[in-house]
Amino acid sequence: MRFVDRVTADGADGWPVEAGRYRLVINRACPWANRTVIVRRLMGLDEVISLAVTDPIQELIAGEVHWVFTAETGSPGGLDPVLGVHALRDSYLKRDPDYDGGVSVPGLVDVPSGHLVSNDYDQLTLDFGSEWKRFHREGAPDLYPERQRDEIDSVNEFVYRDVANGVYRSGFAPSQASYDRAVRILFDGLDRLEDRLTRQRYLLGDHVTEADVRLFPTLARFDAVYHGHFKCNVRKLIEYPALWAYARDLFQTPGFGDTTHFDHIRRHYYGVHTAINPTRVVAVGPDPAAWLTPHFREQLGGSPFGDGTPPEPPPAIDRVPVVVPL
Ligand SMILES: N[C@@H](CCC(=O)N[C@@H](CS)C(=O)NCC(=O)O)C(=O)O
Repeated sequence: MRFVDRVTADGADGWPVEAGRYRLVINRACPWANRTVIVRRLMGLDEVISLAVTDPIQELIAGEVHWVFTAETGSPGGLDPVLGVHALRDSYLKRDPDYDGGVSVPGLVDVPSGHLVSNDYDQLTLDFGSEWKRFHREGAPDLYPERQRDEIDSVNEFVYRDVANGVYRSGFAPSQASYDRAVRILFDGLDRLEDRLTRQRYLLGDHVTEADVRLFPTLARFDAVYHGHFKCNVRKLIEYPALWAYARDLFQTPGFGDTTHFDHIRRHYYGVHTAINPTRVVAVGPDPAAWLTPHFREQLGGSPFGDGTPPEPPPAIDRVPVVVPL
């Protein structure tokens, strides 16, 4: 279920923007969570909204798998050092003691009350870009420019339906027919994106927008987990000249590669979906060093942040491991 309260400048839902008040709970493997971390970085909200990272492997609690805090991801003793809870589920239960629905990342939690405020990743990124303006760093880009909103919305709708969600529909297809349908729609979608990105540097033209933030995490996971584990194997990302160069261009842009954690991605997908990978053996490749090779996308013109500037490197506490060749 969705919790859709919004943290806003005017506090209309009862949750006003305030530095240090909210904690963003994520998992590094989850593409929807990755999007919120990218926008938080690009806006310079790292010191304003703190980050809680859950373990790549969920834990069985009361018969369901749950996102939990462990020493490995910065929670000694298994309790998040700020929220004092072991599972994200506890923040849902603080909000609604009778809640018995699903628990998902990302989740924005109000630190003083421990209540979950929102698990609506769609609105969270838009609000980080608009409602939190008072706290934005100097040079923060506008990821959702007024004049491009209709086009961004329509690209996002297509990317979500056919590509970002398409890989899950393929991976968890319960029958041959539903797999065949999902995988065809997915690769038709990738072909459309390849065509669009052959002509322009970013999805909306010359600068990074919300649309790129939403597509990138799916591309970053494509060859590592979707190609094999989810059977999305008509082609690999590296077989699409424009899409692959575009993905590398973004990876090498501050905010994107520095929020991508290949080890968590692989361990989560291969280790958790036991229905499709019963042995839980984690595939090793592909070599992530390829993400650092030149992309030559500057030749198409444009600049990632327009009149803005790139963010500083993440605070030490939020860093992901640097890419190490296989
Ligand atoms: N699909 C959700 C995004 C959140 C989501 O699906 N997150 C996944 C992880 S990638 C999750 O937490 N699933 C629950 C689980 O794995 O227990 C949305 O559209 O808002």
